[in-house]
Amino acid sequence: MSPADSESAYFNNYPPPKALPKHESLARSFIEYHVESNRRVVLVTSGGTTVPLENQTVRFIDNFSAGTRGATSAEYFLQQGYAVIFLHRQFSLLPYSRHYSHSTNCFLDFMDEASPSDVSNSDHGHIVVRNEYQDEMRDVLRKYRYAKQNNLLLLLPFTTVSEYLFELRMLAKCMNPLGPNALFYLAAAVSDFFIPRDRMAEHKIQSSEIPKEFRSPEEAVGADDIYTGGFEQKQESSKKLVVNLDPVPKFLHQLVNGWSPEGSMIVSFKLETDPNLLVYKAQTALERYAHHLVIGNLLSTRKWEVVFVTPNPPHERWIRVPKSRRSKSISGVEDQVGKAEAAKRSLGEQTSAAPAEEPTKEEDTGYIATREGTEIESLIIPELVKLHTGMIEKFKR
Ligand code: 9Z3
Repeated sequence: MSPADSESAYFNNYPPPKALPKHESLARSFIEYHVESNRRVVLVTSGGTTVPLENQTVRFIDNFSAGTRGATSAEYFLQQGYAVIFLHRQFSLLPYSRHYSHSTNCFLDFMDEASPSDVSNSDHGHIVVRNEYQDEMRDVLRKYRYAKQNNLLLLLPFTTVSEYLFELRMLAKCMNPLGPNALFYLAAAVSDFFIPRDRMAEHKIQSSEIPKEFRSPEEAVGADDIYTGGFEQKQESSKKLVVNLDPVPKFLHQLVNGWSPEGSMIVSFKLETDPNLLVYKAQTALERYAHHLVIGNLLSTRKWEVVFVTPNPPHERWIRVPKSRRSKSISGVEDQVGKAEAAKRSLGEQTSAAPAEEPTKEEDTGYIATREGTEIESLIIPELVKLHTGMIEKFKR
């Protein structure tokens, strides 16, 4: 099947998300506004995607991504003067509010009751931000309000992998008037596998046998057959569920050759867990999808190091947070830092990239320090903006 055929096969076979027309009209006016002022606009995708097991979804497959990379990057893009379309998994982290949300940074821990000036009215005292967080919260609040008041941030949610694909295609097409001022930053962790519509159960999958007379007429096939006939009879009352997933069609090529504006820059992320595979897989993705930059990261070290893989020299470039500035991470494994680069070198391949050196003096680097350490996105985004500027200049020539 040609890429165009597989595109129409997919998009004609699935219902578009209900919110798509509304998102499209919001996106069009947002983009028009920024085209007029010749501002650069980045589409940041963020968070995981769900893969429903039932049409009326009770159960779904999900992945680990909380959307930290996307939400953090969006803030640094705004800092660099970009307007941001933030296409995110619903309820994942959002730019600015991420500092005070979810269980690790519960907003209530930042608050206190002011000491009452009027003791007789102590039940109606003010709620205040605790002293130690005043400066940081003021800074975050100002940036957030600035982005909102200047129409610089458009938040668009999705949930399933299918919704994500519809939204991505719609937004890429809407971004056409931006030309080279458009940047795509695909950080969402998109599922590689899904259940096609014709094999999806309409109703909640039953764990025990349902007599025929109670089965819904909407089920074209008997509930037993839905997943490859993979319900193995175990006992009278319970069954094993075998889920048979198909690969999600890869539209990353169409993004370059079809949907996105001419001259725009496309950056995608590649996630691996095996250090031996990371650079190889990032290079393969770069060639396969003809993106301008693939940023490789390992699950265990993603907050401290990434690799820029580009079609032009230096082809492979590591960006690392200096040791003394690394944030603590429960899931991260610090002694894995450098492993993927070392694995690549031990293959004896030619690489023009010099071994990444750690800057020692923080004042030389311009790193942004937060309560939790330096965020690697504060190093990624300025480097990316330089590459985007280079592309824009080249396009104009
Ligand atoms: C990434 O690699 C992101 O950096 C993370 C961020 C998902 C690791 P967190 O949300 O994690 O900050 O915790 N995103 C892209 C992953 C992905 O699915 N890439 C596709 C692939 O690897 C290509 S588009 O095949």
